[in-house]
Amino acid sequence: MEVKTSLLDNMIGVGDMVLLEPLNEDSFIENLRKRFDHNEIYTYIGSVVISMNPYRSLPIFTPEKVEEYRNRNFYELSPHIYALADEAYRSLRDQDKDQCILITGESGAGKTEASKLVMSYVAAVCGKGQEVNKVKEQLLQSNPVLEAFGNAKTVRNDNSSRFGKYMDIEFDFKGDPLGGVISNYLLEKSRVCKQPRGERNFHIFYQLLSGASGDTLSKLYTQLSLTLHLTPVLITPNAMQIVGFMEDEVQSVLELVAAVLKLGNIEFKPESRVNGFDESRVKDKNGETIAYYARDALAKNLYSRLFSWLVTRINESIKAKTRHKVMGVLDIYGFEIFEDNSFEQFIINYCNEKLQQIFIELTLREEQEEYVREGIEWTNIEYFNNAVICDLIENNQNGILAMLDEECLRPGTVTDDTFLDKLNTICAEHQHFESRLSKNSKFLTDHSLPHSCFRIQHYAGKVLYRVEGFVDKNNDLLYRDLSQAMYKATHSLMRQLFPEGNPAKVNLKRPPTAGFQFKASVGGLMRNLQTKNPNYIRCIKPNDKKASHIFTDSLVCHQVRYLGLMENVRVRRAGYAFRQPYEPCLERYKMLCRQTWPHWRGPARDGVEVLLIDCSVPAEEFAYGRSKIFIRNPRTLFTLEERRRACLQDLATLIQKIYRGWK
Ligand code: AD9
Ligand code: MG
Repeated sequence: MEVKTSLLDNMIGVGDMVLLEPLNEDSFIENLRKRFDHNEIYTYIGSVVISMNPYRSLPIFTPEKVEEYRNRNFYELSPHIYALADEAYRSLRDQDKDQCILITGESGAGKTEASKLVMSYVAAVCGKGQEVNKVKEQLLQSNPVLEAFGNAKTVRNDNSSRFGKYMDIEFDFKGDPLGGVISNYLLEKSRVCKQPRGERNFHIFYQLLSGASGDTLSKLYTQLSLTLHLTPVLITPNAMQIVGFMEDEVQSVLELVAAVLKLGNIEFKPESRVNGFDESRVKDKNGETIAYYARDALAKNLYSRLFSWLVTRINESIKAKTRHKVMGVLDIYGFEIFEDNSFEQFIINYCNEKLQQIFIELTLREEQEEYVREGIEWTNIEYFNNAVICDLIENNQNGILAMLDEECLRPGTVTDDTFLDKLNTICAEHQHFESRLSKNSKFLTDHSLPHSCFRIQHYAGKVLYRVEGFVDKNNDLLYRDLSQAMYKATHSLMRQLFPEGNPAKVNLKRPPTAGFQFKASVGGLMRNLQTKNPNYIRCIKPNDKKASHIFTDSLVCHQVRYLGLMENVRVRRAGYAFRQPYEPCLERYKMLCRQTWPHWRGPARDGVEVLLIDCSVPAEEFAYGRSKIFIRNPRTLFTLEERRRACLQDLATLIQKIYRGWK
């Protein structure tokens, strides 16, 4: 049988966890390990792809591989991310279904790499031609541009995404790409001013410094009006130009990056006093602190506004005028637990919590509901539903974000501690919330917790958050005189980034808080994803050392647990691995049976029944739903596929013979 045996090969483990015997956590991990050791980094759970980060380049992403997977059915070849990309693309092109590719996993698990592999696969298999190729190149080059400005080295990942990204690739009715639209989610801008130990600032700062000439460097530190001479080391400007930035725009952007750098080097001296007023050089310790605070707020604001402007500008360049179908690719920052977790981790983990929820909702619940809908017997599988944690964070009345907003908007003295007090009184009885209590509350949960902290039991683990900075980061306010000063700049891009600095447009309305905006945009994203056909890639990190060839059981096991992968397999196995509406099923396989070929007169369901009996498929292998046939084991499907291929081969030979006979 031509169907690749790797799905069942004992040496390298099974390619689909649905086929695993016996099924338990140990065998699951063992299977992943066996495959990992044989460079098989992909494994299926039905149509879900598990991807292990190999931490080295494998020769499995070549143009030949693309050809191999092109137009083939999911189960025909050994598991690969290309198979998922192909399935999604064909479903979009041939069945007119909007798709989304949901890539999840913790920091460093390989999400961003996976998203690029999907994009490059789709670019390789869709149409060609000058215009189309230009669009493809622009879409692909938007990646290095955004990575340069939005990624940084962290302890978890040398190229860690510090923003969430969702990209709709837009196609015409033929399946050729027309353009794309990118949405970005809250950049971790605090990194501009402060990086945890062992971490770095955003890549672009280093690119700028290593790409700029020595002469430029010295100027950079001495004057703000910079002229940058860029050497070829700096690849970002090239990518920017391909995406569609004008040369002067590239220059402007880099000048602002340099301005942020420069801001970081401004120091304030305590002795200066001009006309009795504190100026930029301030008088006392107290004023000094405020000056540094203002400086940092400005640097962070400038950088994050520049980043958002970049996204808007890229969209202007790549967005299509019309579109027929879209494929959305979601690549967000992965779940993270650091030694010190602040507002940023809280936001990042909330986002991951929401994605986990959509996974649960769509795969596990959908699966069960489909059985009910189709009238097929179903034994319920228990799984952990993280909806309670999402609610703890986002509930409009007493969710953590709502309480933070309430504190931020309350008149009077508001501090991080008053916020924590509030949390304590309201959340203390929540099973996923722990805090050590402050003086007046009657709740005492965990004495081991440090002061000024709360802990959330996330789906992926417990995270201790320090409240310091929550109020400030959520407020995200910039002193008006700073915006006004920026607006007065001669630098036109700078002016553009601070429209509220225009004295003619004094807007007294308070801008929405960072948490509020994030919640709204994540909510919008979730609604958007639910309208599309989802495809899942679950990324797993094999070790904590960013090293190849090391597979740490305990670490993998932890991820398998919280990703809910065991439940995922159980749901798939308790049920049927494959299902298809009767009509297309009959259409595809009718040639295998004399009674159904070439035409079946009667209901498609009956035709499928006749066909399966004729093909001697054992009765326990399938079930008849209201509109679909359910096949228990993928092996049954392989057999049918194989027979079909043999049949087509015979037919082709026959046609050739007849043709020759005519000649
Ligand atoms: V984070 O949440 O943005 O911090 P990601 O995106 O999950 O994280 P990323 O894709 O950046 O992780 O992968 C981390 C590193 O692992 C990459 O920089 C590569 O060095 C390595 N990696 C990941 N996937 C592959 C792969 N398919 N082949 C080779 C890989 N190396
Ligand atoms: Mg990433």
